[in-house]
Amino acid sequence: MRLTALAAMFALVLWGAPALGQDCVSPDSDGDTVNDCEDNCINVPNASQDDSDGDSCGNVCDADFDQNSAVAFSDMTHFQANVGTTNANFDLTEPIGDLVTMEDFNVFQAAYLSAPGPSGTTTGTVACP
Ligand SMILES: [Ca+2]
Ligand SMILES: [Ca+2]
Ligand SMILES: [Ca+2]
Ligand SMILES: [Ca+2]
Repeated sequence: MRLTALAAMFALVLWGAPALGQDCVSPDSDGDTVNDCEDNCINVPNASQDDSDGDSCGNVCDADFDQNSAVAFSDMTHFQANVGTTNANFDLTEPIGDLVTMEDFNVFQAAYLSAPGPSGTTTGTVACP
């Protein structure tokens, strides 16, 4: 009995957690050719993986501009101030870095009152929820 538990624990240590740098083999839920475990927007196709504010949430699923893990009224204020600019932080549609337009507002509106992400990667400076 005790040996079995020990063996199970050993197996968990060996195979339980994927090693860092190992090839990512999880599915590609949004079909953007980036597998979920490396995709910074798991549910939104974003082949570029652009993440302007470096928080590990890709732009296309990151309308949380004040980094409080919620897309709320304060983010709306930031967004409105940047419509018509080329501030990449507020560009929510690919290609990232062109004008912030109504197209981006539509993405913002769809994300309003939700959390940013989800992201499959935590390589950014701040973890995306
Ligand atoms: Ca993907
Ligand atoms: Ca994606
Ligand atoms: Ca981001
Ligand atoms: Ca926010």
